[in-house]
Amino acid sequence: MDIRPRLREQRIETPSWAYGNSGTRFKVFAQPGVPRDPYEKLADAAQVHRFTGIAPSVALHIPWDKVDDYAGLRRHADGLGLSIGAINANVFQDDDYKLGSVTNPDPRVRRKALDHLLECVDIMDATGSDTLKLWFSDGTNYPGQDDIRARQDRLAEALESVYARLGEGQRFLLEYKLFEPAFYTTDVPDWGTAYAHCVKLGPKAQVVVDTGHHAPGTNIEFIVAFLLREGKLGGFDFNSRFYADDDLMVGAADPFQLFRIMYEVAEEPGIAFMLDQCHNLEPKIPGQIRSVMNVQEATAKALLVDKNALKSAQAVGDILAAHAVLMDAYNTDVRPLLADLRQEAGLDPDPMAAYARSGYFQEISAARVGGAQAGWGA
Ligand code: PSV
Ligand code: MN
Repeated sequence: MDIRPRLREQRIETPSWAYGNSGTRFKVFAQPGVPRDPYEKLADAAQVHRFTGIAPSVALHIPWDKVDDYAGLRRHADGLGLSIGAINANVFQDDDYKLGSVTNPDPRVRRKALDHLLECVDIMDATGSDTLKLWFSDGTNYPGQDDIRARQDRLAEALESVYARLGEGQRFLLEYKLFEPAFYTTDVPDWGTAYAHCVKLGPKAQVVVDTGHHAPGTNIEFIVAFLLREGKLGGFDFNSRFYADDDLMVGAADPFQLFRIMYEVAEEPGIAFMLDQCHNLEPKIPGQIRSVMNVQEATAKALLVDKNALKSAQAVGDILAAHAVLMDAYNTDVRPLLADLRQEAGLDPDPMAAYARSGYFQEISAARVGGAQAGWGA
């Protein structure tokens, strides 16, 4: 099978927050040249697209990317050859949300959180985004702190209101996360909870799988296959983890897991491939370029799986032959093929080297002096 046409079509979305400063709760290390505003973040994202050719959209995080004129931001993106991707709501960085946002026992706080979510749909309208991403940090820290079922009712009520506000061609993706910042109960802790809410709501509600949001050892490709079969897999927040929600570069910690996931989805339409990463130590733009390449390499290997041979082996229960088919694809060096595809598209075959040679980093380091660098909460 010729895997090139599918690879030519592949698109990977980068997150605006990957270009800003980030860190752990112990320290944020600032880097030179980091953007001061969403316009500069988009300029950096344009570099990732310039050298990879497959990253033409950028996810925004509101209010980190709040601007006065969203239509203007959209035009700015357009001028850079980019479009605005998923709008990520943020109902976790306000003192009011200490006991939760949409599940908060106080109706005033719930209303405030819902208003923010609805504002995010207004921003989708203005920016041309078709996807709203919902992640709730809501939960409790202590047994007895709040009523678990009542919190589910409050969540369902908020989701219904957001769902009703979605326009033609718009959808929301509900994100789950095992724990953190809540430690005892989390209101959307797993794919089953997200799935159940989405099924009740209808086709415009789907689940997003953040690869870092599972317990160690979880079989993520099983979740992916299950959701796909039900038409409820909306997309991915890709990143890598060693321990918890590490947000390291996708494919860095476990490239074989990424391959196994891509094997399930590589040929499925309508799935959003997004990165949700932070580059705390490594430089950000090359970190994103490397991540896009990691997803692309895993996709190419997944597409190389000989489906006919696999089916035949599976049909007769030949476990070792079936496993060998997958491993043959995984062990193929796809880098020459991808370099070739880039050249065919008029790109440098080596995006990392081409970016390093471009002088962009030196340019932004010299130009972006003064002002406040973007980072968490900004
Ligand atoms: C939460 O951990 C999360 O994965 C959500 O997608 C947030 O919006 C994002 O991280 C912020 O980095
Ligand atoms: Mn995420």
